Amino acid sequence: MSIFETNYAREKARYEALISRPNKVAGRYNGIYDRYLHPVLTAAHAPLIWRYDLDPETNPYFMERLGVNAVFNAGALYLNGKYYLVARVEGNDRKSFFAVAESDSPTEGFRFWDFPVRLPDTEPDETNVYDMRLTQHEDGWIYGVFCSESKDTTVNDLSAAVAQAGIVRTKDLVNWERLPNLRSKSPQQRNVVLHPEFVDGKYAFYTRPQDDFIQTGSGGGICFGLCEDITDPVICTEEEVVSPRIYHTLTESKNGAGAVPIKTEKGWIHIAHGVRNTAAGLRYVIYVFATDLNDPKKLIATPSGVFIAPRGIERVGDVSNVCFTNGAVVNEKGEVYIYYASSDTRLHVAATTIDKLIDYTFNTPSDPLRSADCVKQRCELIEKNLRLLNK
Ligand code: M1P
Repeated sequence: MSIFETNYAREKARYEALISRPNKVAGRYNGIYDRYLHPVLTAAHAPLIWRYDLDPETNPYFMERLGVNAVFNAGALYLNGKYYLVARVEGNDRKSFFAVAESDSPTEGFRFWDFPVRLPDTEPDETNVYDMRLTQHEDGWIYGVFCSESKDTTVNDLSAAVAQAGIVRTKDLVNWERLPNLRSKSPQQRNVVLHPEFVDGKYAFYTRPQDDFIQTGSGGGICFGLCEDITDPVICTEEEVVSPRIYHTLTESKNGAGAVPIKTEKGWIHIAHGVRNTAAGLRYVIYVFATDLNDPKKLIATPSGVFIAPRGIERVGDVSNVCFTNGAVVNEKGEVYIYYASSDTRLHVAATTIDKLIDYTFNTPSDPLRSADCVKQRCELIEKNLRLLNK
């Protein structure tokens, strides 16, 4: 066999083994959710036809021509019995794009479609796109809201950038109609999520105003605003803070919406991310809060602390110490699958149920915000348990 044939056959076999590898529950028990052992998507899940020239004449060594660096932050959808992920795929050239991966199972077997999403190229200054949230809206469309990044030409700084919310819509995840980028009073926006229902007859967005590309500055956290016309998207109301940034909590530095909120009988459950600064750099973790069913900007439950934080190998990657989610699905059995990425490198899944998520959200005590009060809170639990054990 030629070098080409040997290498191609081996890589094809490795690829198929990876896609068909069964997954299983692993990790530390917490009763809230189960983490799965293997990531559901990685750079190695990128099809060979995306990366290699399969012509032995022009690629005799079977060399990667257009490598893929990472596959992470994915929007998620459960549709007609299938699980779809619209992942952020980052090429070796540092540019991200979107691609659909599909599986019959929520925890394994995700295979990318042949072609990435061919996003209509309507924003001439746009350099990079990432982190799509998929909203099945009651108007009948599936919307994708993502970060549209351009170079900031107003300052003399090569790395200065501007983040805005791009919007597309589709019925089949194949054909995408691009709408104008969302306009709001904030100079920058990232982590914008479209609410799945109309609110007061208008489209409703969770926003994350920020003064700067990296720093949120005066941005107070996850906000909420309404928009009259999705085809000319402007936030026409004041962006009101829903989940604030708070000193000495998970959200001290940044607070951003994550997955599209999940509707439950007790309220909208939001799986979001908070960021704090440390000597080792920014640390991103996933946390949960709930808002009122009839007034989705009204905070009604704030379970204390981290929901998912990076563990083990998850801590290490291109941007280490990051857990980030922009997609979760619920199936007809009430199972919930949360797709979370670790360290801007790979995508994992954690499984729970609607009942457990409601219990966690509404029965986990809130953060008392001071060590002394946290000790009191824990002592109350210990006293209760000792009473029960000594009965
Ligand atoms: O690198 C960590 C994350 O940084 C950004 O999130 P945020 O806007 O909250 O800082 C995003 O670029 C995200 O994609 C990335 O995972």
